[in-house]
Amino acid sequence: MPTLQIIGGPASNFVWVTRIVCAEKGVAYELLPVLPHTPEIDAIHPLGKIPGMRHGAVTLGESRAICRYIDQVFPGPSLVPADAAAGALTEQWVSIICTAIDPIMLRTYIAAYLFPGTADGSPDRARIETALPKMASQFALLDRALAKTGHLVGESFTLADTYLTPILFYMSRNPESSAMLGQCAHLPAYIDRHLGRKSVREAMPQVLPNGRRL
Ligand SMILES: N[C@@H](CCC(=O)N[C@@H](CS)C(=O)NCC(=O)O)C(=O)O
Repeated sequence: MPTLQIIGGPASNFVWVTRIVCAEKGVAYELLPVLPHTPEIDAIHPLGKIPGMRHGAVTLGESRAICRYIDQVFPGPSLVPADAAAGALTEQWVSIICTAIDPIMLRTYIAAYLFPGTADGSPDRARIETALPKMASQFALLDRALAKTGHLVGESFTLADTYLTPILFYMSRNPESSAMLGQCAHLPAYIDRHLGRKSVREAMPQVLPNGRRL
């Protein structure tokens, strides 16, 4: 079988997701740490975003598509439960995380620190203030969702937790978001437990998306 390549810099939460899936399934891969909108990724992802994937003649963009491919092609435990309801609930949370949580917590709040676009390079306070109330309600809904079992779906680590954990890693490192997390009943323990998981820890970024060391 050809070597699987995951294409994208390790600071990307979506690249991190695909690497967790590989580790959970025991799939060896090569990481090509490229930035978005570079020739290597433009050749694969229709929008030039990371991650991309190459496996022999197969190329793909979009983390969810890549995770599905890896899950189907390689043996090893799946992070999407086989049970119809639990599998669909996992997809529900993946979708909510990608379409609602990530755009506020990372693309708005964290980006306002890392890529502020301000004249002096200081954090963009207006964007941060816009995000804060939305983050507060998102943290509350996540805290409720995992209160019962410590997972988003059922009793075990699924693709939903795989998508959420990298976002919470970044949330635990910034002032307003870590203060909000500290007020949640269940999220702090959830973060500690999942960041300690081998598959998650091994792919943890050492450098921020703007190139600064963590
Ligand atoms: N829906 C995509 C999102 C990928 C994404 O937004 N990646 C970011 C890095 S974390 C990126 O490439 N950003 C560049 C851009 O949006 O132009 C996925 O799940 O893979």
